[in-house]
Amino acid sequence: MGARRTLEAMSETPQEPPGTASHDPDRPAALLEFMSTGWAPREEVPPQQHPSAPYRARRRAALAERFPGEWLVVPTGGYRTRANDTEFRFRAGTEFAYLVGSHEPDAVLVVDPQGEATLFQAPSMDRSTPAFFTDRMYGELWVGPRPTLAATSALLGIEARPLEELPKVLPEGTRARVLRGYDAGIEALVAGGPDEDAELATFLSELRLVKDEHEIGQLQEAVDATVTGFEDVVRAMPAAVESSERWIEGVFGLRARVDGNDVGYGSICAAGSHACILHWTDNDGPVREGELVLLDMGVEGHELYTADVTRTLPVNGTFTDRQREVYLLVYEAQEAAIAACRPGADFLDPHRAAMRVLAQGLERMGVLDSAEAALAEDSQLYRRYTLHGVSHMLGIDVHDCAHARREMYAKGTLAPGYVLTVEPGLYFQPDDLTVPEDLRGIGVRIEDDIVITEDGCRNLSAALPRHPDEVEAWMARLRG
Ligand SMILES: [Mn+2]
Repeated sequence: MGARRTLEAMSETPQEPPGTASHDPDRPAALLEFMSTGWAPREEVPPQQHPSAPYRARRRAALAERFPGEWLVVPTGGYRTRANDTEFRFRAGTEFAYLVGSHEPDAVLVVDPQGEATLFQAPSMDRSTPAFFTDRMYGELWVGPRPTLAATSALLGIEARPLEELPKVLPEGTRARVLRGYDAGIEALVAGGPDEDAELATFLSELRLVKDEHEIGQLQEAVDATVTGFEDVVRAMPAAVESSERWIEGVFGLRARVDGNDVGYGSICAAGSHACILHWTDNDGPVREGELVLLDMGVEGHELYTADVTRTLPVNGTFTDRQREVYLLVYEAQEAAIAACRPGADFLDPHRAAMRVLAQGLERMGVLDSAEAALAEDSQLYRRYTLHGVSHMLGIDVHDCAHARREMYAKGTLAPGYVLTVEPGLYFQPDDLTVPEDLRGIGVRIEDDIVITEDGCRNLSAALPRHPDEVEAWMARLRG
């Protein structure tokens, strides 16, 4: 889909009006004519400028400064087909959302060689065109009005022009850097090189490594909504026992849609040994008393910043001794990792700290013969039970800044304003013959969202209990 589809729909008067579905009845010209008249004029009060607008202007200025004298094109992407004529809910492109803040599909940010930024956005298919009544994807009668260009401009503090003017400003074949992966039509419109485009993507990822105060506020809001969602889930646990993991997914999803935009990623609601499957999102298994349930869930806020939080909870509110032993080990590993989060530390320092604690604990539990041997660079046998790294950047994407260069990210150092997860885990697969039988099927992960400060770090998700005693008390309180 994308901006081109919209451009074509705007520029043509096809036999079959745009957006017509196979089951739509014919529309005689007399009806279209009749539908286009007799509507009261609309009054529009321009909105106040959004508080994020000055921050986004600074980001666009940084972008222009990095590539002076060049055309830069950042599309947001369009609807994606789910099946036939139904689309997934639209979610703005990450970089576009960061730079512009509009949530309209098919929009395009263009920065010209003088560094001036313009937003190209499709105007509403309103009552001035039959498409308002015929186009089930963009027609106002089907999907509601889009914000006008004037309202968009006032809200976001950027010049907004009709999408149909884009080919005039940026004639086909113009040499430009384009952010790829969002809008094939726009990519085809401009000429450029893959290396130049990759540099643009890398810059936009690395620019997002340091979060400004507005972003940290947005992340805190997403985390706060997530904490509320976890509380909802604890209250709903008896209903989940009667139903399945899906009940938990649904309860959290309700909170995500009401307090935020959506979930930031597919919720992992993993009861019993499903916890050993790192990305268990089928969520169709039973929730049994006496077992643990690993919940990796995050609300995506209204400006698309997402939380990413994991708690592993005893379904009935109380850990067994063996569950607590595993849980406490992961907790201590996480404590060590959080203590390693400070400016100047290697990105991997929290990971190393957590792995050392986990390997030593595995030795104490008789799972590993020797922690030191297992930790050796050329061995790393402990990873059979720890499986994954402890951190990733967090922001508008749950795995944020993915195009940053390795030396800036995994092999880089932490700096104030970085936001990352700290999420060690231990996973004893149900059929793993190398672990004692009573450990098999236990999976524990604890994950928090950490912002690096001038002198250390702050845990954005500290409001959600982590220590097993606190978890039990919190669950008991919520379940009355
Ligand atoms: Mn995570």
